[in-house]
Amino acid sequence: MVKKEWRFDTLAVHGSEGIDPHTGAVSPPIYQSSTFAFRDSAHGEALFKGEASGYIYSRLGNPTEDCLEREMAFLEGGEAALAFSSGLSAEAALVMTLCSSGDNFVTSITVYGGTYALWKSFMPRMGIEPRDVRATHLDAIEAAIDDKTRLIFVETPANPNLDIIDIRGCADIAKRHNIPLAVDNTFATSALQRPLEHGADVVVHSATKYISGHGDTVAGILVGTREFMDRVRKETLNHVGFCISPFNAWLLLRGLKTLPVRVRRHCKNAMRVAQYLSFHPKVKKVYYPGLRIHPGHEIARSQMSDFGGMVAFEIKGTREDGKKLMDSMELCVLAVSLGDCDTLICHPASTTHSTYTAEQLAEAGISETMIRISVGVEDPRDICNDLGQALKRIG
Ligand code: LCS
Repeated sequence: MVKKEWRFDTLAVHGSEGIDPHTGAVSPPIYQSSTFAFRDSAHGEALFKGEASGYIYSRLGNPTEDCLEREMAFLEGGEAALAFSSGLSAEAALVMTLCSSGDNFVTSITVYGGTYALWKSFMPRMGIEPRDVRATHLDAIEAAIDDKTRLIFVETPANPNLDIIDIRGCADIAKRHNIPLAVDNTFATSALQRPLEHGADVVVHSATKYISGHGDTVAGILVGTREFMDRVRKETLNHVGFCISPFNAWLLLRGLKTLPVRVRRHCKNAMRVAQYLSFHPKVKKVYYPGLRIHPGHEIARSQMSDFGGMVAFEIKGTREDGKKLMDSMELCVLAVSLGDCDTLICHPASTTHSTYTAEQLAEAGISETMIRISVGVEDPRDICNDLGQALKRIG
């Protein structure tokens, strides 16, 4: 039983079901079953009518998934959560629940490239209009709202340029217009930032990243009020079948136990890498909200307890030099995704954000020569040495 006074690190370890009452198993069991037996036909009918509670079929709910959802709700300080097959399916379900054909939603233009493609390529086919604005400017958000606006969506810190969006400022706008605010908390995780405490209504995660933590799962999470989570489940998730598998839910439960410990190390290492790059003569610019020169530093300090594991930078030189740098890495792995134990490095403009045109990249504040590092949990000296030896080979 979870105790009210437990702190975040304790909740991360013990917030899920705990000891299995049937077997004493300390690690939660994986209910790898697609269907669940009814006691009799009246029970089956009552379950389908919503007059009895229990499991029917794993697309509609599964005990391992429930366990993950309860744990995520605790960690984000929300009433309820929903788990999905991916971060993108969580985002799609969010918008598809709130918007119908003819509606619009306001989104930050600086988001993960796959999210941007979902907004700009897919949603208009459903008759839903994404209005993308640079959400670092709160006025731009407010100016884009009209009586058909059903949601404000921001990502902070933003992928890939670490823009920091003022959650409280966005929440004030959302409340004034009676529109829900959703915050993608993938980069920070609930270990560093709990958007509901700053006035957001929904938290979104690509759980593929820090929550899994080991690069072995693709999954998504929404957290919010029980009423809204029930609505997303009934109106969208159950119909479109964006459900998570029991095994993937279990992998995330395992990841959550070490989330605070891993994230502390990611933050410490990222600060070391950001400082190392800042003083390197071949580096033109470093993007890390923990650096005082970062334009979002003060807002980050006010809404995050540390600055996260993601760093971006630009070198002095051409795009070819950038490619050479990445091809020279010996420890840092040349790959997309983030939040893994391994340090991952990529060139957003040609990979994760290749869904943006050159104009959209410029508008989103994503430089074409930007390199992004998901700083892992290795010894930071080895990560910096690897960057150093690669930087030596260019220019
Ligand atoms: N939100 C953020 C902030 C993300 O970084 C990603 C994926 C998603 C949502 C989508 O989640 P998924 O469906 O992949 O679980 N970001 C990726 C990235 O930067 N590289 O590869 C995937």
